[in-house]
Amino acid sequence: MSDAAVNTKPEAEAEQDLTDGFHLIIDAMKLNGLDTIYGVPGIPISDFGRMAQAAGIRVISFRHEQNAGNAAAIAGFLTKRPGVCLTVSAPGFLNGLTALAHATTNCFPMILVSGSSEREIIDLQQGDYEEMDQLAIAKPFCKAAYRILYAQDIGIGVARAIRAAVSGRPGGVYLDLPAKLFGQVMDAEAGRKSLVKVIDAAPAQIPAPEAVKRALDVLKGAKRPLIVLGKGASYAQADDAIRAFVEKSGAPFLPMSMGKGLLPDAHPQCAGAARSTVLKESDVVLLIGARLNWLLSHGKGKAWGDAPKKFIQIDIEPKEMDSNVEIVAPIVGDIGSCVSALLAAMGGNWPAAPADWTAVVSKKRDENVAKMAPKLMNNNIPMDYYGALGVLRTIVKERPDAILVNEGANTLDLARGAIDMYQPRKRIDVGTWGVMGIGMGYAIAAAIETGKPVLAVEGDSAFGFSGMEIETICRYKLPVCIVIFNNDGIYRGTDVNPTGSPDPAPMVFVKGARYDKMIEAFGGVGVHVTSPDELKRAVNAAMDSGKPTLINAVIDPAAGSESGRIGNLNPQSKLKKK
Ligand code: ADP
Ligand code: TZD
Ligand code: MG
Repeated sequence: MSDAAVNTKPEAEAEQDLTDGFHLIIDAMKLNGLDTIYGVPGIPISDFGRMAQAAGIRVISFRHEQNAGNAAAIAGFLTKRPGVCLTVSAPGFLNGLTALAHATTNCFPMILVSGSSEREIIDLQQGDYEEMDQLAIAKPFCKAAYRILYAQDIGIGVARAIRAAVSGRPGGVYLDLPAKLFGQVMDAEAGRKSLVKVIDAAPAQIPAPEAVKRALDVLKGAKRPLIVLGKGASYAQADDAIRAFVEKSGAPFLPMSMGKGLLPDAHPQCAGAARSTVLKESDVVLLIGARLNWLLSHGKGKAWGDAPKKFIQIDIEPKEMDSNVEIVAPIVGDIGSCVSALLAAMGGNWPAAPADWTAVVSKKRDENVAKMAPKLMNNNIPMDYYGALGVLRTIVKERPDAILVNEGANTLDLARGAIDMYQPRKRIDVGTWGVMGIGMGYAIAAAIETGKPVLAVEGDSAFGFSGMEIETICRYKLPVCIVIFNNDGIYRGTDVNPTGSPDPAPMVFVKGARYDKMIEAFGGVGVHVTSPDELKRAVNAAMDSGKPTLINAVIDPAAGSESGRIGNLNPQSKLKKK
């Protein structure tokens, strides 16, 4: 602009310092410590992404929104701050929606921020570019959904989104930002004043003293107590209190998949390897941040045996109580406060857990561990799951601060059992839905949020759902080592099409596929391995180098079983097979 042009402006306007929607959203995020965005750019959010990066926000640009959304979801789990996913309108938004629903289902705080069209066009259905009534569509999939129409509301809108995501039971929040909002201009000082720094976003929720006493009375009366540690306990970051409580109680504990490592799996009280015994035979079960959903057989039926059982449950969500079976001692509050209150009320002379019970559990555990040990040491070629997992088990033991991402069916279920975890929040996996596709999004966010090396153990099918993000991993030079358990298919690679047509069976993939070649296209390291020994060398080299690496580990196509450990959930035809 020439001096002359400036000089012709009215004095007041020339001096007015202005801001706009772009800057206010960025400032609101930074003010609240939201320092990373996972997303895919395009109309109307391309410039927003550029400006966010220029303003010091870390912007991780993905190849598909679902993976960016999964990254945001797990970032929320790992940090207790909402992970932010940024998408374009309609199709981009819908691609991110699966991850938003996943975050909500798993109780992970995340905010899906999506650009959208203007209300006046959407509401008259006039056919805008990527038009969709996103706010209405998002609502059933999240805890809360908000739209911001005016620049002066950005501060409040972002604050509401943060609070909704992390307070109470955490979950997904949708934030709708119509294109015009970004360019709306307002006075900079008024803009600054409109921003809100969220104070105490997830307030402590202190349990009632009677609830604590009631629970301890039940626990004290137990002959065969069991503590179940779920991913809510991991999320709570009350690691020391949980450990102290479990140890003081002396009770066996059973970690759920993402509860592993809160106390080490090698801990003398860990009943992970005696799961069926403790479920069946316990008489009092204390759930800490674990729901009695399908993963715990709804707290009843064959898996829980015939012996009468009393359930104590700690959860921040009051409606979770009695959702499947009666909870005789509900403790509603945040896990940190609840566990600390239990510890305090236990006093100095809490009785040891009954020795006959702990002996039964230890014996069973040791037997099962001993049974598994030789399997994990086998050197078969082609490898079976155990031979490959034995190697990874040792590597994780030697590198306990690495983050393990895990998805697949057999690759998931067998790895969960075989690989011991030693630290909290180091195992992240398919979660409550058993969903495929979290792998690369989780791996990327785990590397970005923690700065630790990541080992992603992936079924070949599971990997396919997010595999294109290996380009993202290479682009951002992340220390991620992906091991693909390549058994040529879903569960097994041996199915054949019974009709004799050249179409392959629905469960199998290209035989002998070389996934390792894919990452080489992006400058990463690809390795093809067929033996446990080769696998060990390749993973160790990758973890030492920190270079993006993809290891194609050939697994016997006949080694897996239908649906891994949950084949019983498949409906069966009663008709005779023709
Ligand atoms: P898992 O799959 O490991 O069994 P779930 O996802 O079923 O675990 O259960 C997690 C539970 O933890 C949810 O019911 C959720 O409300 C609860 N939760 C999450 N964070 C907290 C917290 N900070 N305090 C109390 N409960 C929490
Ligand atoms: N689609 C989505 C989104 N989630 C799913 N869970 C499935 C489909 C169904 N499914 C499973 O439950 S496991 C699985 C699918 C497709 C893949 C299993 O094959 P894999 O693992 O290669 O990943 P294994 O080692 O061969 O069993
Ligand atoms: Mg497979």
